[in-house]
Amino acid sequence: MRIGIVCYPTFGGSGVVATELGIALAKKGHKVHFITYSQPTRLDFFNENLYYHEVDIRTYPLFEYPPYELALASTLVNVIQYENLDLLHVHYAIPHASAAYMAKQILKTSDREIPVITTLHGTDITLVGKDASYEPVVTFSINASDGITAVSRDLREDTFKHFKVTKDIEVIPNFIDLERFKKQKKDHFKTAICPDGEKLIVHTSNFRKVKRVEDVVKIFSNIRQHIKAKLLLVGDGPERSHIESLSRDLDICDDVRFLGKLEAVEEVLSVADLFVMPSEKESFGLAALEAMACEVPVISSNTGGLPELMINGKTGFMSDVGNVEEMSANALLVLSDENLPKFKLQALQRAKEFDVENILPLYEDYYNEIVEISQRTIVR
Ligand code: GMT
Repeated sequence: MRIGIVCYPTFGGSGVVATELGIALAKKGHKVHFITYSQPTRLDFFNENLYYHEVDIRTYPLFEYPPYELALASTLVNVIQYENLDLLHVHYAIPHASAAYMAKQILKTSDREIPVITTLHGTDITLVGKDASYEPVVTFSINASDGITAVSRDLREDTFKHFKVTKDIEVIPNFIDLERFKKQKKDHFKTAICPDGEKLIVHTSNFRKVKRVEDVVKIFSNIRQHIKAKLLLVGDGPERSHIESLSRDLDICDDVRFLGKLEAVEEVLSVADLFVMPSEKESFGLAALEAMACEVPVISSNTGGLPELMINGKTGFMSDVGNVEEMSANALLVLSDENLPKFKLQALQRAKEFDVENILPLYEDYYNEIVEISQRTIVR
């Protein structure tokens, strides 16, 4: 199949899932065309089945905000036509689903049909999308898609709750490439960070408010009152300076390191003992799955799709959002020398269920179904 993929090319979870999906599809022989405003972070190698089309955003003194959506729609029209795509798969509804709708309508004027699948990832529904400033367009463009997927049952329910969606939504969870995300031997790295055998806690995110990084630091401060530990914070974003000043207030700066945006996050996870994800909302929790694949147990909130990934008491523990005390106590339980090996193993066992090999066929089957329905409709 010739598939177009539209996504955010950045470090965010939706972009990572879209890129990894495209890579896995290409490995199976599909021709995959990425259409984005810059090269997706993980698309940094050559594969004969992978193509990249950059959206050219022309600016003009009149534009305070260059109209990205129009530039994307125009690029989509060209790529669909000239690369003869069979299907367009857009990740994150805003503004990709409405740009896809516009491209579809333009192509219809020359009798060219293209089925569109929109994958809902989380904040496009739970935060930004349901805001009155975007809601009508999001509702319309989701309903105008030929197929809709969500990354968890919880996100599917949230979508029905907040939007008047008239079509069914297929749930296809996030997945992991276990060839890449696996525990690597990085003893020198561990010794450098934890010279006195400290336990290593890791958090990765885009440091937005929804991630509650403040809770990560508070949990770490509580842990450190009982055992020797270090905290590595991977990623960057608006909350960063606030977190730095909180670390100073809590007098834990010597044990906290900010690593910034790292591509090889699996190297850090390989030496971690615990991953902390206390998010306000998390439609799936891809970062937690990446940790589990590297044999790292997780302390998380019980929000959104996390209960569909985590097994409480096995892969780690879940608590109510903001319950820092319980999360700290559970973290100490997991980190104890007698419990840690068992939790590490159980985290890996669970991660294996989300192996890309298991999840990719769900996307392929759904693609075939949507393309078939679309062809039947055209014949009529
Ligand atoms: O908010 C983020 O972490 C980024 C966001 C995105 O859309 O780029 O991530 C969302 O999509 C991921 C991939 O499907 C999910 O694993 C994350 O749980 C989800 N984030 C939230 O719901 C906050």
